[in-house]
Amino acid sequence: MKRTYIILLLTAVILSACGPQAGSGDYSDLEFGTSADPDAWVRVGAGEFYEGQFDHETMVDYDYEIMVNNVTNAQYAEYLNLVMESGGVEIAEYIGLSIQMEDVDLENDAQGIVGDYPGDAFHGYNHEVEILAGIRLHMPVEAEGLGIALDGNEYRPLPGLENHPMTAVTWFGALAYCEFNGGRLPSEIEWEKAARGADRRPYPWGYGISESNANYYHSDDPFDGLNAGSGGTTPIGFFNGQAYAGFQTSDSQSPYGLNDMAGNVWQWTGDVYENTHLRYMRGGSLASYAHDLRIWTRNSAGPDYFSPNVGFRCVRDPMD
Ligand SMILES: [Ca+2]
Repeated sequence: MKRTYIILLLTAVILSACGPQAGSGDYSDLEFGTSADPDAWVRVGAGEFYEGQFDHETMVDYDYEIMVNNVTNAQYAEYLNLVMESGGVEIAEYIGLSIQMEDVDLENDAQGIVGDYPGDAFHGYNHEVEILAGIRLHMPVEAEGLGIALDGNEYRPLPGLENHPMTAVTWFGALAYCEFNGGRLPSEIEWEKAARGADRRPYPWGYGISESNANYYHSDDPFDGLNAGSGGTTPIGFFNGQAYAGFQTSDSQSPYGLNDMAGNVWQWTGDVYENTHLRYMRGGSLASYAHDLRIWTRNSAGPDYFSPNVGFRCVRDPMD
């Protein structure tokens, strides 16, 4: 029986409107070694920090570990190969954003990777969309900005994009990756503490921003000309103080040594709040203006949203 997934469009409140065209850039001409380790994690110790634009004193009272970099296309492709084989996810047809499942005739069907989700509590609040238990879209099989593709029976990163952040992944797909690897998505407060450290800085590296710090809208990095001028992602850890093809970067890690906590891709966070189905992202992206890269800036969308400008990283409990 042919199962299909119908979709109710969610209102996506997203700061970045149009995304880059998939494959129209030539990333393989721009392969730069950044020496960033995709498998690196760092421990964030319990403690106080200043939260938000108005420096609210708060604390996280436990230690946790967070990935130094955003999850890469190579990592997500490897995960997909494992989880497809074990039956954790499957390929199905969907239209737009899958919210409920019904049998329908599809005209413009598309293939997506989908998996089970236990559902959210629903309170019927104004504009709240019910997220039922069931099959949810993790990522489309093909989409603009998607850096991995099915090659025979195997997922592979596109040439030149191995060490770029995974994009075009929904909140469900990001959560599934983190849980498969023994972690979870960071809460907003965990994300913010990891980005800011103990002082009042507005950016992960300090108090001001220049084009040498991060990938943002028209920031003149070597990837700005890709995707018909919308700009492309930079590889993880690109802003490390090295010069690439004449473009000088600054060392732009957060106080905990995290790369790319501002710009490049928005990062999904894990909080599921009462009275809204929306999920929140942090960090700003290659399509954001510089001021939207400040640590406290939030963006939101339904959990089925995907975009060339949205990725994620994971947190986990300390290993010891
Ligand atoms: Ca840029």
